[in-house]
Parts: sequence; C-alpha cells; structure tokens
Amino acid sequence: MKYDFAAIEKKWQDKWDELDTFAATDDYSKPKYYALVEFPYPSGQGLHVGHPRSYTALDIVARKRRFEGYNVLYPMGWDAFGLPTENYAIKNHIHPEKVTHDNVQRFKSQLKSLGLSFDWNREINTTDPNYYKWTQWIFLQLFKHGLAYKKEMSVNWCTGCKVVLANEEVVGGVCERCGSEVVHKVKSQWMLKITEYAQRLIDDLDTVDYIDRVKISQKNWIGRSTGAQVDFGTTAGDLLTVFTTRPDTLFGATYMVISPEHPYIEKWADRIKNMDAVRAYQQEAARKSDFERTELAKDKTGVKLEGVNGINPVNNTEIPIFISDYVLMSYGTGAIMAVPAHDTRDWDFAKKFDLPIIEVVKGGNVQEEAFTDCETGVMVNSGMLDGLSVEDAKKKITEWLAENGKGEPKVNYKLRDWVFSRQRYWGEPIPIIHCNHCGYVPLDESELPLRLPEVESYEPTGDGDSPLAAMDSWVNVKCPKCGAPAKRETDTMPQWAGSSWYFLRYCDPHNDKAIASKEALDYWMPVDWYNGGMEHTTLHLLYSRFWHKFLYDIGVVSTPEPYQKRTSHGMILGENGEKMSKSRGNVVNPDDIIKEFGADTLRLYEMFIGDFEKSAPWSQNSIKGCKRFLERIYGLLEILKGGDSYSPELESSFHKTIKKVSEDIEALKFNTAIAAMMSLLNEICDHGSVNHAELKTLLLLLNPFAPHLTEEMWEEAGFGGMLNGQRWPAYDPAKCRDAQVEIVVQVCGKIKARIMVDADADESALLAAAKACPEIQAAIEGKNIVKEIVVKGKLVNIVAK
Ligand code: ANZ
Ligand code: ZN
Repeated sequence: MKYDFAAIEKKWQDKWDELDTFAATDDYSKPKYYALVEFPYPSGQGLHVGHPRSYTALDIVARKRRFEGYNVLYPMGWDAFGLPTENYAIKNHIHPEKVTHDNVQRFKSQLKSLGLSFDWNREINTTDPNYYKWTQWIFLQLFKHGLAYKKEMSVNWCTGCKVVLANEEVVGGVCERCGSEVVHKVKSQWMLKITEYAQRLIDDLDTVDYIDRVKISQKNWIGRSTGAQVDFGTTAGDLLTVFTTRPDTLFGATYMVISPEHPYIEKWADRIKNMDAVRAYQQEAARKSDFERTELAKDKTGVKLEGVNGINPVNNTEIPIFISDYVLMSYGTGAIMAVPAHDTRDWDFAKKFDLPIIEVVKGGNVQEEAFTDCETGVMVNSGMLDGLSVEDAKKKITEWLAENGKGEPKVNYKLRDWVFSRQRYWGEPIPIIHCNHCGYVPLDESELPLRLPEVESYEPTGDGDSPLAAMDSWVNVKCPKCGAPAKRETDTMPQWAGSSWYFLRYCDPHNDKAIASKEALDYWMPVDWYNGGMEHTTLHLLYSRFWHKFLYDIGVVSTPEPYQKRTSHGMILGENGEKMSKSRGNVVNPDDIIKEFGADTLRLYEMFIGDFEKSAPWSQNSIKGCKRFLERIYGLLEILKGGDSYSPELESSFHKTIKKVSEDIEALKFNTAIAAMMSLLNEICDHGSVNHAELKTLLLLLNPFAPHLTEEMWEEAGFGGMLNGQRWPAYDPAKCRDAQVEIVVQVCGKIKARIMVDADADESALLAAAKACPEIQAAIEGKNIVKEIVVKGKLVNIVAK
C-alpha cells in the first residue's frame, strides 16, 4: 500500500470542513478549554516554517482535549493593520485593504493545508470595521476613565522620507528604508496610562501559570525599584530632588548628575558660567538613543555646571553638579546623587573627572573598583548610620529624611506610558474630535465604527501628519458637544491595539451589540493555554494584560487575567544554524515541504525537531526520517488482526506509552512523546502483528500529531465512526511500573555508582546491593561508616570517615 499523503490529506481536510468537525459549540454546560496561539500578521511573504511550530503544538493540545471530552475553542484570525502592508500599498499604489485581503487568502489556504483544527467560523480580522469598531469602543472607555491623554512626545523623524518612524524602523540612527538621518521631533501624541497598572501587572503574575522566563521578562520590563526621593539643596536656592535605591549611601555622595534635558539648566542659565559647553553637550546627547546613552557608553562623558553646587542634606556639604547623558530625564527625577564608591557608573565617571570616592559600606577596595555587593556590608563614614547593616541603614535614613522633611520613600517603575498615536493610514482611526471650546471630545458610541476613509494617497503628509490630515472633508466636522467647527483626530492606533483584546472577540465574534456577550466571556475566559513567541513577551503580553485588567475594572470581563497559562516556543533556524532570512538564502517554504512530504510529516517533524522551548536548525534529513516513520505506521494495516485487548507481550509497553505521550504533551515535550511512539512501533514490528485494540490506541495517540493519516487508517481498518469522535486512551498505572529501576549510590554525598534494583526492593535490600558494588567497596574501604541514608527507589548514601 503506497502512502499517498496528498490524496489522504485533501480527503480529510475537505471532510472536516464539510462536517465542521472542529467548531466550538455554544453548549455552555460542557467543560470548556480555550487554546490560543498568536494570530499572524498576514505579510506578503506568506507562511513561514516558524508559524506551524506554535500552531501544531497547541493543535495537539486542542485535539487531545477534544478526546478528553472538552468543548474546545481553538481559533485563528489576522492581525492585519501595520506598516509592511502600508508601505507595499504606497509603493505599488494598491489599496492596503486589497493587499490585506490577498495576503489573508494565501495565509488561510496555507494554514488549511496543515490540517490545523481551527474553528474557522470564528475567524477575525483586526482591519474589519466590525472588529475595529470594538477596538475604538475600548479606546473610548479608556478615554472616559482618564486613561488616555495627550502629551508632547519626542518622535523619530526621518529627514529623508519626512515621516515619523516607529522605533523598529530606526536602525543605527538612520532610517531603515532610505538611510537618511533620523532626528527627534516633538509631537503631541495620544498616550495610555499603563503605568497606573504597573503594580497589579507584577502582583497578578503570582496568580497565573507562565513559564519562568516569561514572568521574569515581564517583571524586568515593568522594572520596579524601591528606594527614596531625597531633596538636595543647591546654591541657586532651588531644591534638586533625586531618586535613589540606596539612600543608605547618602554620606558617600560626592557629586550630583542631572540629565542634559533637565529643566533646571534653563532655569539656571544666568548663573551657569559655561553655558556654551553645556548647550553643545545637550545637542550631542539629543542625537543618541537611550540605549546608546545607558547600555553602550562605557566611556563616561559630561560637563560640570560652573556656578551652581548641590548641598547634601545629611551633612550640608557642597558638592558639584554635572550634566551627563547616562542620566535619563525619563526615569526617576532625571537627577541623581552620585556615589562612586558603590555604583559602577558613578565610579567610572569619578575616575574620569577625578572626583573624590568615599567608602561608606565596608567590604571592598573602593579605590580599585566600586563595591556594589551590599548584602553583607556594614556602614562607615556615615555619622548616625555607622555600624549598621545596609538594610538597617536604609530604614533609618529613610525615616530620618521623612522626619526632617528632606525626602520620602519612593517606588519607581521603568515602565512608561504607552505611546498610542501613529501618523499613518493603515490603522484604526482614533475616535476623538478636537474642538477649540470643548477640548478633546469623544465620538458618540453610536457612530462607531469610525471607518477609514478612502484617500488618494497613503503617503504621510510632509510635516509628519497621517494622510488622513490631508482629507479636509473628513477632518472638518462639527463639535458633538457645542456644534462649533472642530477637527477629527487624524492619528491612527498602533498595531498593538487590535491584538490587545482579540482573544475576547473569538468568544463571540459576530456580536454587534458588544465586544462579546457576557455569557460567552464568562464561559470561555480565561484562555486556558496561550503559546507564542518570546519576542511578544513584553509588549503584546503586557498591553493585553493591561487592557484586560481595565475591562475587568469596568465590568466587561469577569477575570482579572486574560491568560491562565503562557508558554513559548524556540525559533526554527536555517539548516546552517542561522536565523532564516531571504538574504541568507536559508529560508524553507512550508508549501514546498507539504508538497514533497505531506502535512503530517511536516507537523510531526516540527514537533520532533528538538526541545520545544529552544531554537533548532532545520534538517532535511530528519524530515525524511519522520516520513519513513509514518510510512511504517501505514504499513501496520498489513499486519492487522482481530483482538479487543492488548496482547500480553505488548500490554505493558502500551500502558507506558499512553502515560508517556499523555504527560509529555502537557509538558511540551513533544519530541520525547514522538520518540516513545517510535519505539512502540519498533516493538510492534518485532512482535510481528498488531491487533485492533493496539492499533486503535496507537492511532489515537498519534492523531494529534498526524491527524490525516490516523483518520484515514481508522477508516481503512473499519473501526467505525470517525477517529475524531473517540476518547483519549487510558492507562493503568500499575501496568506502567518497571520491574527494575535505577538508583544512585553515593559515598559522602558524591555519586559513585548507579545500579539496577527491583522496583519494590526494601531498604535493607538496597543497602546490601549498594555495598556489593565494587566502586562502593573501593570508596569505603578502611573507613568507618558513620551513617547510611536510603531513599526507596532513588538513592543510597553512605557517609564514611
Ligand atoms: C545613589 C546610588 C548609590 C545608586 C549606589 C545606586 C547605587 P534602578 O535600580 O534602575 O531603579 N538613577 C536614578 N535615576 C536615574 C536616571 N534618571 N538615570 C540614570 N540613573 C538613575 O536604579 C536606580 C539607581 O540608578 C538610583 O540609585 C540612581 O543611583 C540611579 F551605591 O542613587 B542610585
Ligand atoms: Zn465644542
């Protein structure tokens, strides 16, 4: 029998479509399971082999859950607003809607050819007015609750293209597309107050099941720091407030640094004697990105302010003030007290400018390098703090500052508010009208969706506004409040907007009264398992958690968190181990693979390629191995015979494999699940035949990985019904146990041997077996046995002197 994968796959894909096999039902009495993968951006390049890694993994979970009796929601859609489409539209003079439509068609047929069990009835598209109506609606609620506001912000301005660029479009200080210089330009922008949720976004991580590295990067991104705000005096009379995480080191502050953008510089312009040098430095700093200023600059630069000094509030000592670009205006107060003895950046700066270094925590040699290890240190040279531990000194000085009105405890976050404006065409219009009398007035909800108008050209205007600004008939409207002539907002939303709530829409995608019905949301939410790329761990995950928490606060959703579980897959690299890219010529096209080997093989291979959470290089050779495995599985039909229970020789192997595959799927260990099925197949082949009970189980276990072939074999074997309506096989734990297990034998805690023993051997038997082993005899020879520790089924440790 030839394995005609193309015919088999087409047959079953058509059948699933026709029968709507994977539709999630609205039967809310059943237990539900919501599996989610990140919906793709339908780019012109089509599907990448990286996409199926995540999609297949959760397809496996979704299929297993259906066998386990759950009502499963596994949806798919399109995150379709965004720059590449817009740029393509500009270049080729095609409407971005048309570009999007074509790309979606291509993506969809590619996804279908993979046999993924998505419920296509719930397909969504962020550029569909029926969808973005609700994105706009959420924006209006944020606005009404004071969480959306306008602010003058510095944006990236390409001097060549005359457009505002997103950060991703600025590469090495120049425009990614035209190579012209990119400068900062100040523009009034819509902002969302995500910072108001910073603490809850940290705290609630304790309530969800995210893999550790995701939790850690979320926390790092939010960047909570506890410390104090301290008011330094100045010889100009003004108080200069700093934020410090180390108020205990106040006696070691030998100078201060303010950011080159600090407003005091203008305020003190008359007093500062070297204003020319200061201005020159400011201009230099303006050209650098924050990253260049903080991460890259090993060599510290700066200018001393001649004419104004700071005054340390703890001892009234006068100290110089510098401007330097390693202090950012956007963090804390934009000013610091510098403690070179205990901060590396300050130490570098002090060495360069020959400033005093005063040790205040004992433990290192601060003339050699900064001593930053504060856990064990004891305070010195610090007046009232001398002799205290760092911990106690922090407490004491913070109290002292508060009592004397010179400071207060302070928590700071690295997280900034979310810049929500884009000066672009292909995004959701922001539903706000600006009136000279009434200010920013929200559009009435009954007028949503506010549709993107047809424009002549998608090019931004030369002064940095979105192309919508050039459409007088669209822009000029009456104020909804007072009726005076007013103007629409012409900025659009960023691509992150549509993806910040899409998982809610899947619950009830056709609802035209609400983002989704309350019943649907209560039933389906939260998402039970969400898998996606590590590149989306910070922004997308944080933005969507923020919106969800807001929607929770206003009673739209009933759970404080959107995702119960979050995992992340590694990248698939080119055969040469490098990132796949056109320029490297190492791109593998999934269409070609499906044509040559079939979708089942591609799916199986992507799950077998290596540790799911790690990157793995593509290998054409091992894909052939996966194909051979499926061919051999198909061949089982030739040695099939009757039998309603496992044959005695294979019984234990079947129970063990069911257990292994069941557990490995839950633990994302798809590769070892497949390996277990491969060895089971070998055992069957050695055995020479497979009976009905055995083949049924094997097909069920393999179905989530290779759904087409297994469904076909179920039919050809005449098992009745469709495989998809069956139940996941059960195993008997008693039959999974090995007769023998390996235990570790240690001497004084060091592993000396590993031995096989009967699984139910008792403690004295284990000890005897351990002592009988030559490595152990050698290790304890001539010594006194002080202690013997035995852990059944695991280890023996002999302590000998
Ligand atoms: C004195 C000090 C002594 C500091 C010491 C550290 C160690 P995180 O953990 O990132 O919050 N800092 C404060 N504002 C800054 C700004 N706008 N730009 C650059 N640096 C700034 O770090 C807080 C510490 O970074 C603060 O504590 C301050 O230096 C500096 F032994 O104050 B520290
Ligand atoms: Zn008005």
